[in-house]
Amino acid sequence: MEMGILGLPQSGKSTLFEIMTGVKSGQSHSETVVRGQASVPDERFDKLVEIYKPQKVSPAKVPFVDVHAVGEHPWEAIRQNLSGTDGILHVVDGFSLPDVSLSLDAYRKLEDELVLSDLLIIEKKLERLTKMSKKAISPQETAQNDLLPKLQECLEAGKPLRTAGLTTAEILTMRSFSFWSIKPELVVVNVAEDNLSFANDFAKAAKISEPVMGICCKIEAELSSLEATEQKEFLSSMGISEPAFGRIIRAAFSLLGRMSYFTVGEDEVKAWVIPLETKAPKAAGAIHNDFERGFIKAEVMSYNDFIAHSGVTAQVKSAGRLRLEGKEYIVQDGDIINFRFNV
Ligand SMILES: Nc1nc2c(ncn2[C@@H]2O[C@H](COP(=O)(O)OP(=O)(O)O)[C@@H](O)[C@H]2O)c(=O)[nH]1
Ligand SMILES: [Mg+2]
Repeated sequence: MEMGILGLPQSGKSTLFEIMTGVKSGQSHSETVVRGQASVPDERFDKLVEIYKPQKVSPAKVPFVDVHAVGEHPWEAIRQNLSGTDGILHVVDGFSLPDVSLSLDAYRKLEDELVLSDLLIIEKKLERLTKMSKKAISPQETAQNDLLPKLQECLEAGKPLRTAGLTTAEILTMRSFSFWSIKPELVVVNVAEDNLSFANDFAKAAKISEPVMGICCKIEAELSSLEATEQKEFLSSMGISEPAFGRIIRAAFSLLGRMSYFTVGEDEVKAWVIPLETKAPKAAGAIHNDFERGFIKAEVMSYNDFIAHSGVTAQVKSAGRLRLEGKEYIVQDGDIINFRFNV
């Protein structure tokens, strides 16, 4: 699971990447690609840490990739380094020229590259298929072949493939193509300090189905250099409850179809990252293969039940809210779990 940061040069990609991950990227231009992990802010997690005061604190993380695409062929560097990512965070410059139509042009310029790139992949494939004898075409290719014209039509209309209304099964069928415009996308508008509502104006004018969020990287870069208590003061002085970068990380996390369950104790409170709709044994496997292989039961309580019973497991249990779940249980976001296993 990885989120690629995309955007025209000088839009603020590396600045945002640094704010989210704490990994310096802007200065180290000797590296083409920089990777970093962003902690996912979660009030529930913070509350559990407050209750257990553990020695080790392990929040959920989202991996981000920043590419230094400069020089003659910036698009090539992006193509090579972001093709394997599961989602795209598209950063748009909304600060240097605060004009919605110019920002939209900048956004579309790169989106058009993605759409064109996918169109070329499809045209090549269709051409190859017409040259092949019917017998040589695999069932997988036949299934793909049936879908390609529909996708081609979508792209020719200038629309990304994620808007083509494909079913999950169809998306799976097309996975080997590594299409760009099929990846889930989050649009982040980097706004000027004195024009914070610009992202809203952008979203209204863009009329796109992708989520749009605003951030002023300049302010938040200053913010992230402060101590935690100073951060809080800084935010409340501006009447903001949470920095935008935290909301962006959370949006990226859910865009990738991920959720977390918790394991708790005095040694460690940890948020484990799993895909939505994961069954208990697979979820246990996130901790260790042995937990999955030797899965017996999952002792589960919901976060809300735990808090409603003063954060005391014994009270949850005596209220009959501590459940013993089996192999078919689908883990829910915020479950607090203790796995029983045997290997
Ligand atoms: N005024 C202003 N400048 C910014 C903002 N965000 C980034 N910059 C500046 O724009 C330049 C490009 O930023 P960078 O993050 O390296 O962009 P990248 O090329 O997309 O990675 C740097 O000089 C930043 O200091 C912002 O919100 N406001
Ligand atoms: Mg950069």
